[in-house]
Amino acid sequence: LTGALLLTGCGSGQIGDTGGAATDPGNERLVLITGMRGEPFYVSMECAAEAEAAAQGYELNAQAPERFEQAEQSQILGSAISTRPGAVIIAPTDDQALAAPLRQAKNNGIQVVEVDTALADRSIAVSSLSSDNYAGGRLAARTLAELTAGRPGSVLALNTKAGTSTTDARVAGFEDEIREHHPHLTLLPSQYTDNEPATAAQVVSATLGAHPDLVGVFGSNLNTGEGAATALANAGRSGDVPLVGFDASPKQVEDLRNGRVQALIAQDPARIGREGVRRAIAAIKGEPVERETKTPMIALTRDTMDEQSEFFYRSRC
Ligand code: T6T
Repeated sequence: LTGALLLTGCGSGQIGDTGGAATDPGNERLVLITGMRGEPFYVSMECAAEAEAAAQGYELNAQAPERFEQAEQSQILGSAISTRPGAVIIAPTDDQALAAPLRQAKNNGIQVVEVDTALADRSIAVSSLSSDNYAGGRLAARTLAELTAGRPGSVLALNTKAGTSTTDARVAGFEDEIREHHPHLTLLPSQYTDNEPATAAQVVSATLGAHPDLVGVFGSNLNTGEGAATALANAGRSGDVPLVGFDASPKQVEDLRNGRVQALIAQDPARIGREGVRRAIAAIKGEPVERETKTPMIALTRDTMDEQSEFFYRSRC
């Protein structure tokens, strides 16, 4: 695949002021709140964040909701704020609902750093680190178009939950790229899956039945991709209907190797976690930090995957 290019991260932004009330520069406690417990993207982020915090002599308290769900995440955030850490490093599971408690944190002098997902309100966090998710969606579309080898038909994008900044941007990028550059492909309306693999599998099974001209599927994150791979395998259509996933969990990597998935857009969660801690510490010290940073992404295929194994995610530290 010639579409398998590396999108490298480059900062795109001004240097932010570390706003809000002053943080006590001696406050060496950080809280990391990811989107979901035990999920390899977040595990990889957390392991790197813990190592970086330890290397810098900071305490890092890592927490996450059981499910990718804003109500439970808000509760965790509320308790974390009451312990008055120097910074909260967070992957908000909703781009609106987490704004009020994070604004409160900022007003209490706690530095807020966004990792991966982000709030729609850009005035709260001092710094945000993520893949360029819109570009990642475009890369997924180019990769899928190439896998269809000119065969005309429908393509389906699976989203997670409305209000998830990352997957919303990926699906938007995917759709724009197909519409603008791949006229042999027809976009079916994208579908939400509640970030549940079983729901993603059901949607793909139903779509195979309703649209016999289906020639490709894009799973915009780990859970949607894992669910889609299961549905295609159960229908005996692996490879015949190419699947491009996002992320590189151990299961996704295995599915790429055994032909249940044809390409994966892998992110660099470890770098996001490590840099998130660095930004938080710099902000606590009152040093300038870059407001927006994009981290690397790469399209993995079976032929090239082992040359890029540093992009594989881990399920434990
Ligand atoms: O794709 C990642 C992350 O980037 C996204 O924001 C939510 O889903 C994942 O954690 C994978 O499950």
